[in-house]
Amino acid sequence: MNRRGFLKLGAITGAGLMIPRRWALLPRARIPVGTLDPTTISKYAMPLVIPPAMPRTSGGQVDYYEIAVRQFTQQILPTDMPTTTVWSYGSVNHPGTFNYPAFTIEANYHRPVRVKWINGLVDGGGNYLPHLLPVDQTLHWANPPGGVDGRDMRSTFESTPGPYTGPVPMVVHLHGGHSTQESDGYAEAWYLPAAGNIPSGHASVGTWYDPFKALAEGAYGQTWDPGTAVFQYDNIQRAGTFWYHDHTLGMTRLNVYAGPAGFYLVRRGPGDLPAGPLPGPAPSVGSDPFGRFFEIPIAIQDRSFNEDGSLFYPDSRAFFDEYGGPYIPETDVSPIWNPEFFGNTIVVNGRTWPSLDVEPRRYRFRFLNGCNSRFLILKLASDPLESRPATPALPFWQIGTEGGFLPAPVMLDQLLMGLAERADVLVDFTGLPVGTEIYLINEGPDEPFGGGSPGVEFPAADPGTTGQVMRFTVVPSTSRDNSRDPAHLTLPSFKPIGPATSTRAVSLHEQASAFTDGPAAAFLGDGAVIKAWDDPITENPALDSIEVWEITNFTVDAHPIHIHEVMFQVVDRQPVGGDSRPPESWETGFKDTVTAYPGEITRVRAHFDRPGLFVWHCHIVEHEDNEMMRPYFIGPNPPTA
Ligand SMILES: [Cu+2]
Repeated sequence: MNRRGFLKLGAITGAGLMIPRRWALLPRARIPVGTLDPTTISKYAMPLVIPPAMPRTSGGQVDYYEIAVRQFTQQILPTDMPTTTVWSYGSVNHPGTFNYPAFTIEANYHRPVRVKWINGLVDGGGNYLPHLLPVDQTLHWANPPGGVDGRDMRSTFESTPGPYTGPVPMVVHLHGGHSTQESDGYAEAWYLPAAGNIPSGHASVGTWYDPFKALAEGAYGQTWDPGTAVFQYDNIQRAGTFWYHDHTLGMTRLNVYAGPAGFYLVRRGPGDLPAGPLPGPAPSVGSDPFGRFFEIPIAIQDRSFNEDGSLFYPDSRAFFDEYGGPYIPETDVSPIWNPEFFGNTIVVNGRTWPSLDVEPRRYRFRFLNGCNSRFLILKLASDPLESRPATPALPFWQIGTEGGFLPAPVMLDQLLMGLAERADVLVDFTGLPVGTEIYLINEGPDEPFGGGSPGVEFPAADPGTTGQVMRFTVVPSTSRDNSRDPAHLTLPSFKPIGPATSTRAVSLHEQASAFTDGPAAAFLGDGAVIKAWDDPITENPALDSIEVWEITNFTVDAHPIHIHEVMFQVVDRQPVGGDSRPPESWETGFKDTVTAYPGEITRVRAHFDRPGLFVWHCHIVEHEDNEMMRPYFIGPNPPTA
């Protein structure tokens, strides 16, 4: 089971990209599975769902939304298979808008968006709904049953506890948002639903909910009712591709896997292009989810299912290391948490292996890697089962990353996407005969990624399942393509971040279990010193400072590191003891998530221009949930623990 060689804490591989990793020499790992065999799922049986824009509740000075997360069923598998119970967001004023993934929030530069985020995880009688997935209570997590004194803390157990089945804490983070602290969805600012049966003694909100509620109510004059938070996004940032999802302490992997996530697009302003040069239109409010659009957001996620259609997620650590327990008090590992999760099925915009009819013209796709742990290497191929690495059938023209447009388009044979990264790309189907089928395939590994190439440093994902993503079928044109050839496309002017005033050394670590051959937890560090979530703040940039963060990766895996609040530029990467190399050609714009390779120092430069309490973390959400996240504070007087 998903066994991999694991180097003990503190061992530096010094590897760089090209040295095979130990697990690459081992027999192919088996992915933890649900009871539904992914090879029995018909591929390309359903059209791609193109999420419409989220309807506003009202306009005025700000774009105002009231958005709840709710539980419902959706046809994710083909129609000859059962539906799946999921969670996702929708506008409470528009009942047809609840969908996984959520509808897209369309925002405009310098026009605020205000959202009343409602935790609607209650049943018809107003009682709370338990989690769909097994919650490990032994992590450092939100911990509502700990009460006000024990919330956001690690509990002590005398014996191995079962999963937590109480009311579910949630808090929304706008990933890529240049937000004020009270609106950033801090991991300890969660809140339970306003259910009628919250057990007495449970904390109903996280440690930071009330302080941020006071700040936000003072700033915007709108009350935070129980079970809600009102966040405002100023959109004082370049046009770009952002997304919103849950960020609750120690539960993000499960809350996001259950479904709630959606795109948030900022348009207009000096960082955008006027309509015309790029393919469009994009979906709008009320648009047909199967309509003909030429700008399409595409969220790629891996999932596993059971035969009854339910989502599968491991309910025991044994899926990872085959240790049968008991875990507490005998061992130093949590009984349910798995160090990584790899699904055996690919879901795109909420459907398994969908198909999209495309005209022989240019399209703009905004890709999101929304998986939990899986790095993707996307390629366009003529035959989905072609031996890997496949010959590219068409190139991608990447025009943007997380923080908006690149300085210039880059032609690529493949897209390497770490967790939470976005790739804004043009694909040109011009000239392809009607009936041509082009497949989006995945050549990333079915295991943790450490850099390198498929077939050399790691086996590519199973071509029969996770090695396929979606299909494009060329159909007759209905319209004229007036978009610009990407080879001659000029993107908006790009102003780099200025020189840094200081350098900060941080680090990535895994802690080996003394009892199993896998990790017990993953950590961030100040310099090379390991720090836990509840250690005092060490990353404290001065307000308006420009810092270079040197991220040294002491583990054997690549980690996608996300710094909230800022958009950074990648400076370079340097193997420990080796020569530095510049960012990849597609990393020359603004980013909020960067892949830090094992044995290397990854440098990023950021301008810390809004004060407050934020987080930085690994976006392998299993790592994030078990200590690989730290608070950081911009400006004077950081809070003390
Ligand atoms: Cu990580």
